[in-house]
Amino acid sequence: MRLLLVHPSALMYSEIFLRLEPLGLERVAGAARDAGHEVRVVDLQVLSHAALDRELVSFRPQALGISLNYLANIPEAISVARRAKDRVPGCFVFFGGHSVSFVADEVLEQAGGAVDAVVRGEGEPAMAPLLEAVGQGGGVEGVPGAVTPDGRGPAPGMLHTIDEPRPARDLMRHRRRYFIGELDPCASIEFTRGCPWDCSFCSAWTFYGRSYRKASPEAAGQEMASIREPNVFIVDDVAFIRPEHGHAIAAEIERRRIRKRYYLETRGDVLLRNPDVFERWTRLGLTYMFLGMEAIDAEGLDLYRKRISPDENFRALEAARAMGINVAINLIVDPAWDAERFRVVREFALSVPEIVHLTVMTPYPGTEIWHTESRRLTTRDYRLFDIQHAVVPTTLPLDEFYRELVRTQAVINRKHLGLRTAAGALRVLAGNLARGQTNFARMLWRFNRVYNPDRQLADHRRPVRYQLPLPRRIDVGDRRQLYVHNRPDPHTRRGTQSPPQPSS
Ligand code: B12
Ligand code: SF4
Repeated sequence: MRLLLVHPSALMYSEIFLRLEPLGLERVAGAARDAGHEVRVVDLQVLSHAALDRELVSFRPQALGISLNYLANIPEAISVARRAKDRVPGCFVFFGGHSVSFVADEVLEQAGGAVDAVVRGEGEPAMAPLLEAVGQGGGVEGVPGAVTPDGRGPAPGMLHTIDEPRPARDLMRHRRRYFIGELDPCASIEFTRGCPWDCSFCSAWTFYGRSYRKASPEAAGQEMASIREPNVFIVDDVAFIRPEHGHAIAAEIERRRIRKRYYLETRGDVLLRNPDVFERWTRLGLTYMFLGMEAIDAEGLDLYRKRISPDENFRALEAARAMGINVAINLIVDPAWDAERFRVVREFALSVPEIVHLTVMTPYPGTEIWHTESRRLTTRDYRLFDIQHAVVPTTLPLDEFYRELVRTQAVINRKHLGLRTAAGALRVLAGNLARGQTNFARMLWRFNRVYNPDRQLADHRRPVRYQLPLPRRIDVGDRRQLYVHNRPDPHTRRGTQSPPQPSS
């Protein structure tokens, strides 16, 4: 069967810092290809809608799958689905991915017949049975994870091991356009899947039912050896929770004499607990680290149930600095912040050498705060659920809130592009340009155009066609109600580890 897989456009506010290969979609493509299908991929982060239209006409897919990890992409995905149905009558259209798994029934209804099914949960195990059912011309109701306008099929299946299928990286066109900051070009890899913590604002743990799986060190080493790019982003939610796993992969990489630069995300307490793993990885090329610090005070950390203290976070920053790792930290902006609070955060951001990112507290489906947040939503426009817009009432008038937010982001940005770092940035820039890589250069000059309070405010005034469903008030005491993947049944349990318990 001819299958076309599509990744939506990049979200405007993240595009200036990064654009990464859609690893999940590549794995879905790998699973379909392993099952004998002819697969093509169009990534709208790097290809235009016109290119997609041309592909629809020339390839004439019998099935088309769209990846929806981000809520903000849902309206775009519905319009792609409609166009596909128009141009290729009879094509079976389905959605899958992180965010759509939490709002599958509602999105199917909103698509009004343009989408035949949503696959909830991990895409790999669903591909073979789904495409087989489509090929036979029957319904897909019996496929695990499938939701159709007629109802839900069996619970989504879970992979035995994440070693396979291998992502179909070779199907991606314009690989040189994937980058993160100065790591340009950059590939992505997955060492573990799932997160054992349970932060209230995050859906990473609810999607996988708080399970945690690790790639075997051999498979991770083999995959790393197959990557051509000089830079690699490790997509794990929290890297190197298990020190022995991090060491075992490092040993494989040493044995194969692989030398790359790495970017990873982790938690402060994990870094403090396992410094030797991180040190070893700096010798292998670990250059950048993202720490989801979220708040600078204990009250904020408790609110988000981060299970970490400010002191631990600050000690982790010192430890990373001592290892020579460049750290980016994230802080969550509460729409309740006033001008004084923004000032305190600006002061903090200027007092530390780290890159500080700000994201706006956003309840979204799949998170606990989606069900418990008592403030009403001020908008249900999917496109504004990108953690750069305020979707609950702000204490400051909305225009002032955005002015403060952008002012704070601009101060932070100037800090990094200031005289102190200009020489370093220019050196990197010159090196990248010499290799024909222009992504980082473009990023440096685009900040003011993208981060603009008037533009953010204007986003709220766009006509809204598709709206997020309202939260159902459920008892979050029973966490299984939040999960996409409930604990696997005994038949699929092999290769699935019980998660290490986070310290409280
Ligand atoms: C790595 C990562 C990134 C990377 C790379 C993303 C990329 N290019 O794919 C970067 C750093 C770029 C990133 C950026 C952002 N991210 Co992000 N990201 C993640 C993270 C940690 C892992 C994703 C991943 O690669 N997993 C590994 C792969 C193998 O799994 P997967 O992509 O989920 O794919 C599987 C399934 O989803 C499914 N699937 C996926 N596609 C399809 C398609 C079909 C047809 C089917 C059937 C199935 C299917 O099958 C796949 C295989 O099992 C997730 C959290 C998480 N654990 O999921 C957050 C997450 C997806 N990100 C999130 C957010 C908020 C963002 C940002 C908006 C943050 C910001 N403001 O900057 C940006 C937006 C990026 C953009 N689109 O422009 C949120 C999503 C929130 C939401 N509900 O919309 C998440 C869930 C984290 C969270 N806090 O809860 N992100
Ligand atoms: S530790 Fe990170 S990935 Fe895990 S639940 Fe908390 S915010 Fe999400």
